[in-house]
Amino acid sequence: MSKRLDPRQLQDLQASALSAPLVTHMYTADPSAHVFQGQLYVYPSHDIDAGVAFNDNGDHFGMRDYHVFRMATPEGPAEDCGVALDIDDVPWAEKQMWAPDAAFRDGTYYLYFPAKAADGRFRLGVASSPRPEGPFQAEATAMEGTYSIDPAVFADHDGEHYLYFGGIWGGQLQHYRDNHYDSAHVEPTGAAPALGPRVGRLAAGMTQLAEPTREVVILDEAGQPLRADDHARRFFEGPWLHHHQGRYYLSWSTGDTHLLCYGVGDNPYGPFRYEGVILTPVLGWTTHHSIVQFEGRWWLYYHDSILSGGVTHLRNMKVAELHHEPDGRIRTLHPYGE
Ligand code: FUB
Repeated sequence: MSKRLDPRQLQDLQASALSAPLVTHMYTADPSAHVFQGQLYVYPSHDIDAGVAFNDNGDHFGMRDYHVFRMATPEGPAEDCGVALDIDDVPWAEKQMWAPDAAFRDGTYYLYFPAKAADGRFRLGVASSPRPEGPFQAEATAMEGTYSIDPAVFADHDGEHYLYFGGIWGGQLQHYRDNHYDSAHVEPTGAAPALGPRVGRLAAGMTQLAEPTREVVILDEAGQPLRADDHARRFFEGPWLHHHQGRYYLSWSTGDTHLLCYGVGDNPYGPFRYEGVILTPVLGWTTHHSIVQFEGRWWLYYHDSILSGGVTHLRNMKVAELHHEPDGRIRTLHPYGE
């Protein structure tokens, strides 16, 4: 949806909203939150109006740089630390700097990001900095063995880091099977298993994969892979991993049904068994999140399009407290009340 809401509708939504935009001086989306140096750092997309018409490929998401935000407490205020990486400083990237993530290892901070290369295909890049807010220095080439969008890095307790990524439709994951591209491949349909995100362990240097990525399988309650036609649950984009009380939680966006869902597994590779909905639909077509623990409480960083009155590619990041029930299930949040 690209049409603005009328002022009355907007006012009603604002009045019932779970939270207010974290930042209002620019458009931000896809917030990946981490605790570094005892503070919260958020790595969002920087939405702009690139003047490209809306289409199903998401070409209207024409972002060109990243800003990093720092917060002493989860609900802000959020300090804009300035431009952390510009597309002109990434030799291989041509356009569309979509949802990023960040990680820390051995004194260095890493920014992971997708962008389209000159051949029109998304790849993932990595850039590094001695500071969490950057500026980041990009590697000269995209990460070998990566493709599609929405990188998310999970740091496991044993010091290993895992890179998750993937998104269908405009995110191009449907054109890959077993890490090989063929434009003839499309999203599976009907009872066929849905496509899952990809995961691969990162090498110690954090700029390359230590292994070829494998598909993450998401199972239904009967232990069968989610079906491709199960659009209310199947993976679409925006994978995120967190660990809570001995269980690994994979969460993701269902895309055209506009939900954030999650499943639970016993290791970073999965499989993950579907468990429920984290967030019901927000204003705007996309929904994308991260989950982080800060001083013993859990937080969901997400976005909607309320700041632009509903324009899908002009979004604003938000945050709400997330609750794990005593049995480990996540309590569903409703962005504008039930
Ligand atoms: O921000 C561009 C794209 O929109 C992201 O990569 C997706 O996850 C969706 O939020």
